[in-house]
Amino acid sequence: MLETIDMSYILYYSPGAASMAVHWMLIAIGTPFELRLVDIDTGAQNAPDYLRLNPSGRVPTLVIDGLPYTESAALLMLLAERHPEASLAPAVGTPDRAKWLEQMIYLANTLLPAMRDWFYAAKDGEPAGADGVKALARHRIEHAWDSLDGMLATGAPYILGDKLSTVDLLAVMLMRWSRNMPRPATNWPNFGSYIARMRALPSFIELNAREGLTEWLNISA
Ligand SMILES: N[C@@H](CCC(=O)N[C@@H](CS)C(=O)NCC(=O)O)C(=O)O
Repeated sequence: MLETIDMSYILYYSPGAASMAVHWMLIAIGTPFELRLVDIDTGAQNAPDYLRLNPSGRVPTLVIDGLPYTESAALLMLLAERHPEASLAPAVGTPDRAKWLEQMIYLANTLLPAMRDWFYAAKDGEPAGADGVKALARHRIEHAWDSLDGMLATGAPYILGDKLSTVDLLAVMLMRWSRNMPRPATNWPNFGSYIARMRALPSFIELNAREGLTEWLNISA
């Protein structure tokens, strides 16, 4: 008998936040899911009910079959494992899989924390030291853009080559976050056509519509 997985998903999200890549993946997979708003602009992430689900008071939280899980990159990897039919991660044991693991961890380990420092330096740490933290974060973010931009220099359509993967979903969410930074990702030479291609994906357009986002939908933004 075939083993079946119960596809019960509830995503707690805030528009444009770290939940965005997970929301995008759920849309791309085409699996049913329920979306619940946790508006971080109004402090909804600190409501007792939400903290019971996710004690860190952050989004995303993805409830799978009644149990809550967190960390955007891990959720993307978990969804790739649960939905191999979506082909958003290379097969286990292939050289591409090694590259996928490397890039997912690089984004989660390097770029995501630097973004957190850029946006939350004064909240997470001493406000008086925020400028120094932000300067280092900016340096790390721009170094990461150099590295990713280099991977696209071959003219390949996606970061891992010919196939769209969770690396692209995570990277594009992070690129979007840079839109009001001193040097947005759109300034890097190989990102222009890549970002335009990613923005044109029906799943990305649908994602923006569902989250009510209107910024960064064309290359000049
Ligand atoms: N490492 C976490 C970061 C989550 C995170 O920092 N989320 C932000 C939004 S982008 C948040 O919930 N901020 C609300 C707060 O810190 O109060 C992940 O990737 O899921």
